[in-house]
Amino acid sequence: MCCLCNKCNRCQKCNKCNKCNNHCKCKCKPDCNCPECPPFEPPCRCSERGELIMDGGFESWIDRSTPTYWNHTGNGLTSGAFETTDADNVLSGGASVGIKNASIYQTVDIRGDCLFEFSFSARSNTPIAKLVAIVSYIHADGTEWQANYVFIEAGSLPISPRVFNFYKRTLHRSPPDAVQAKIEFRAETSPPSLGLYIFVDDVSFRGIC
Ligand SMILES: [Ca+2]
Repeated sequence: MCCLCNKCNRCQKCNKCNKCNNHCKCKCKPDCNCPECPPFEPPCRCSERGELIMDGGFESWIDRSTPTYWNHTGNGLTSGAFETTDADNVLSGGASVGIKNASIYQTVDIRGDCLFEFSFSARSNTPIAKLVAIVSYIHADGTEWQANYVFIEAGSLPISPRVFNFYKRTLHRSPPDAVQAKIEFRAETSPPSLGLYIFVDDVSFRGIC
C-alpha cells in the first residue's frame, strides 16, 4: 500500500513524506505505481460500447433490394444490394446481403478518443469479385478520415458454397472531434453479370473503450 502525504499529496513508500516530513496515510492512488497497489484502470469515457451496427446480419429488408438499416448505391439488375436467402450464401440467420458493383454503408454515432473493432465475413460466387471494406471516422465538420480498410483482391474470396472468410481489424482511436463512424463495403464484379455477387454477413462494429 502506498502512503499518500496529507500535506503535499505525494506518494511515498514510507510513513513520512521525504519532501515535507509530514505524516502519511495509506491509500492507493492512480499515479503512485506502487507494486502493492492494483493496476490503475482509468474509467471509460466512451458510452458507445458493445455492438453498434444495426442488423449486421442483414436479416431485415424493406424490399429485396433495400436493407432496412443500410444505405447503398446502385439500383438495377447489375448494380446494387440484394437480399440473399439461399443457404449456400448465408452464414448466419436466414439472409445475407449480395452486393454487385455498388457500395453499401451504415453510419453510427460515436465520440472522440474511443477504440473500436470491426469485423465481417464474406464470400463470392465468382473469382472475379473484388471487395473493399472501409471504416472512416467522420469529423464534426463532416469531413471523413479513413481509419482502416480490408482490401480483397479478385480471386481471394472463397467461392465454395457456404464457405465464408472472416476478417477483423482493430481501429485507431477515433479523433477527438469524431461524431460518427461510417462502415462501408465497395464490391465490384467486372465485367458485370446478372448472377455474380459478393456476399457479406455478420458485420460487427464494436466499441471497446
Ligand atoms: Ca445473416
